[in-house]
Amino acid sequence: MTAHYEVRGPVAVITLDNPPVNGLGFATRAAVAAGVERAEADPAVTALVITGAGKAFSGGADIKEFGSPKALAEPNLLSLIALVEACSKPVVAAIHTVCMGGGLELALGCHYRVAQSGTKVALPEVKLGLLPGAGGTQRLPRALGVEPALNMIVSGEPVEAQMLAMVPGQRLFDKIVDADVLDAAVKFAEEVSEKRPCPKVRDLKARHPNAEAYLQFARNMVGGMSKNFPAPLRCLETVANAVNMKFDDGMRAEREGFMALMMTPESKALRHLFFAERVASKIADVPEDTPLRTVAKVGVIGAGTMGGGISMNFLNAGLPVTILETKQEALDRGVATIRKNYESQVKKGKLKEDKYAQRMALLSTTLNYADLKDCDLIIEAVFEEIGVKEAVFKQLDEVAKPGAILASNTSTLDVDKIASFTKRPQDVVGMHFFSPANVMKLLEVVRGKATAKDVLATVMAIGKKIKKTAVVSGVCDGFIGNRMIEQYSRQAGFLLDEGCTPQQVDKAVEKFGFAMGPFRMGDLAGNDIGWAIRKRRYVDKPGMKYSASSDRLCELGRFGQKTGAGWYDYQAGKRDAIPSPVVDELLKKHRESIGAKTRDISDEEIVHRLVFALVNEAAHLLEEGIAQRASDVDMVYLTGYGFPIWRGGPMCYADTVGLFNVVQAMKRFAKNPMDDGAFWTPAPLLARLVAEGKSFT
Ligand code: T1G
Repeated sequence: MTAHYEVRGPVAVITLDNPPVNGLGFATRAAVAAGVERAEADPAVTALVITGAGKAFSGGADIKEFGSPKALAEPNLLSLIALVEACSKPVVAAIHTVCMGGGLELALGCHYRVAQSGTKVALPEVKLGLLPGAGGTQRLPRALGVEPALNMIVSGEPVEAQMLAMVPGQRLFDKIVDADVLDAAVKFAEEVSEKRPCPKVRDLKARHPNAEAYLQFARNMVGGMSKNFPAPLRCLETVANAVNMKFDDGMRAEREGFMALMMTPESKALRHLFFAERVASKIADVPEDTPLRTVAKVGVIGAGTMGGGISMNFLNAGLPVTILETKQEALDRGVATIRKNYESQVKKGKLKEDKYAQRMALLSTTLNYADLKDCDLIIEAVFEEIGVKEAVFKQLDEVAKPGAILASNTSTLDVDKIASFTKRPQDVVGMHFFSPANVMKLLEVVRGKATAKDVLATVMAIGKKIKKTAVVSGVCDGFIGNRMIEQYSRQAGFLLDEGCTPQQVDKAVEKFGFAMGPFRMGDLAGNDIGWAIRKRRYVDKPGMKYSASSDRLCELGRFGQKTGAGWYDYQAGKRDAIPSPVVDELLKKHRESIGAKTRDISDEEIVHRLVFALVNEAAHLLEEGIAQRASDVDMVYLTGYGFPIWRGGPMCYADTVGLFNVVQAMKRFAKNPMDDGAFWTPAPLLARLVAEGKSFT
């Protein structure tokens, strides 16, 4: 269905009906246009109402159509809105729930607007790297005023209708109702049907003589936001046209701006991420209506940094948590850390005192496993050693109630092996949080061979409830994120062997947009973590090549910020990374010891060796079924590893570069004797996509 037509007395009612949010796709646009023409031609009809079925008036243009000819097929949104505005009979928009993007632009083309109190209204195009492209930048300032309109368009944030109705002189809403908005709109339409509607296009300059001063101030403000995103500043200039240009000229400029932004890599990345974030929660073989297990009480084992952070996620979501430790002082320390974290949020005004108290009231502690017997979900965050995990899961198997979900926060250990320590492997799953667990959005949900589908569905729903981006991973060493980061780190080490300094690599990567380069990241997380993994690798995978520079560093006890020195030097109590003469000397000796042939290496080679290493390893993960889809990999890297959002993630970036070009670069890297040539053999999936002229996303 796309739109319904009915007549109520003398009023024609056209109802958008394109679930889930009445995206204004071609079929819907065509049906609405047909309805307007039908009402126009019917002498018994004196006015029209347009409204939306279901959970939205309209979520805007159908972004699923973007990039397809349908998006521009006539009537496109501009033509539809022009048809509505030119209608000889008054058209009233009956707005409820959500009215966004092209949906609001359609409503702005109507002659009157009646909105239900509480309706969320927005022009969020800027969040997709776009600007409102169907008249929003020209009509909203005329209906609402330049400043409030500009704030809405540049922020993309929703505002409640009744708040906007309070703006002095606004003409956006003619009526705000608490009752049924369709009934109110039909009644309103009957009242105005005697009036000759005319489009409200007024000269804004006269109404806003000081607009230029405000716009100049806004330019300075917005200029800072646009470092990596062209859309905000383009939005501002297009709104400025509403003041400085005639309506038709402003509309032409808006269209040019919209089409230009549509082609930018930043907008393609943001549109990719809009869907990537939503599809990540879907699991191919788990129906979306799988009944969920009830989770009303959570147990956390381990009150250390991870256990405390994990607990806070559930307390923040209003779920009671019992933390278990082996010693009282460890419990006390853990609770004190949680309290300190909340208190610092209260000090910053990010958390109200009463909320803080409510959350702490939900927290209980124990030294006794029996106290976890009523928990519906128990997450262990104990020492990363399989023997310790075995002891914990054997105890849980004894005390946890039937149907309780038993989750491990392990970052690398085998979830299937952990499940085998219990008589209920179907209830065991990995929930890999990223440190700090109460801050980082990423949650890797690790699916064991035996993990039940309802357990997966429940954990994904819990992930959404605690505001995480949950991504399903299969069982392998490092799951998705850490298995890829190992290849990234190997390349970083080889670059040091070949003559780069840690700061040169970090600067190149941070200029590309990563929040932090590999060596600053190592110093923050602790270089000893990678050292422990390499020691395991030297035994498990003796063929895997690494630069020994990291081992030389760790042998000096330079684990990073926690030891006051790592790849960089640090002043006491400070986190500023200072290039280290000790490290320079260490690298010089190390290069001599391996007979390294050093050379100047460009920033582009640095970035491409690190990022394409991620991409090639991810292609293997996709083939092995560890990751469900390339966009999931992008979500992992955006929400867990600081990958620049305006590049859309490693897989989206590889598509932007072109997979053919990625493979050509990999062939060049493979010839480098200082590198691990074998690694650069393109994964079969990558080779196949290039051969077929396809892309990851
Ligand atoms: N088009 C198509 N599908 C959409 C959609 C849209 N505009 N918005 C949401 N969906 C799908 C979404 O993919 C998901 O699908 C389902 O709806 C529920 O979404 C010319 C060109 C509307 C506030 O940017 O902000 O108009 O996964 O999980 O939390 O100027 O979706 O179920 O298959 O987010 O209740 C501008 C984006 C478009 C609005 C609902 N509009 N959407 O939130 O549900 S550009 C937007 C949202 C434009 C014009 C330009 C939210 C929502 P599935 P959801 P929700």
